[in-house]
Amino acid sequence: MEHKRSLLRHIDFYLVTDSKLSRKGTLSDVENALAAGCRIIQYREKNMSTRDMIHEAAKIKELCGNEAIFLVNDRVDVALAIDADGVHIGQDDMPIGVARKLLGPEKIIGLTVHDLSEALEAQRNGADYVGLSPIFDTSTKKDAGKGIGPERIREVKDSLNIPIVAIGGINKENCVSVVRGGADSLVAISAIVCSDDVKRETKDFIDLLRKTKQDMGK
Ligand code: 3NM
Repeated sequence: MEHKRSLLRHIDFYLVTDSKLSRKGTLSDVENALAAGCRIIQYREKNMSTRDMIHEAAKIKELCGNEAIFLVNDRVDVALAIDADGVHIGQDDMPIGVARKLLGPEKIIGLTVHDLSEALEAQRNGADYVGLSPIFDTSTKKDAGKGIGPERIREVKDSLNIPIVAIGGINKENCVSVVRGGADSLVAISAIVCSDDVKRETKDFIDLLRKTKQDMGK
């Protein structure tokens, strides 16, 4: 688990699954993203039976092996059932203190935040990273609200010790501005899972992120 925690400091492109939008299916998307070098996967499934989720999550865990962090969105029970590396939770999901109690001190917990005060509270309450959202307008999550813009990332970055993952409306055209804005990592859902070639798209994102970080001296 210590190994997975240390991976968290080096993540760049972060895949969140979406079976509704996916062209090739969740397992295929995960396999291709991993093959391209993605080192963090979040299984996000909003309309599936618990039984089927556990079945699919166990397969994804196996694909991730030792190489990639595997988190489950929202469902602490599913994460516990298959011994995932942790969870990603939102402001309206289980409170982080309760999730920590159930999961124990070793597991990774990420929390979605929308501004600096939520980010500071997340860090205080023991989050291992924050997902800052939405950076741009997105139709993938209907209730995400208006994009805050990449220029709002910096104040959060400058006030936090934990990594910041940016999410919402990110694509290959705007991802450089997100990294330049201060994000350590970023998620793109539709830009990846709606594409014909998930491996190539993921690789393109990783190359862009690494090059931008290198140019910034990171
Ligand atoms: N959460 P895309 S936005 C899962 O704002 C999710 O909390 C968001 O998808 C939030 O990369 C979002 O296709 C979807 O815009 C992001």
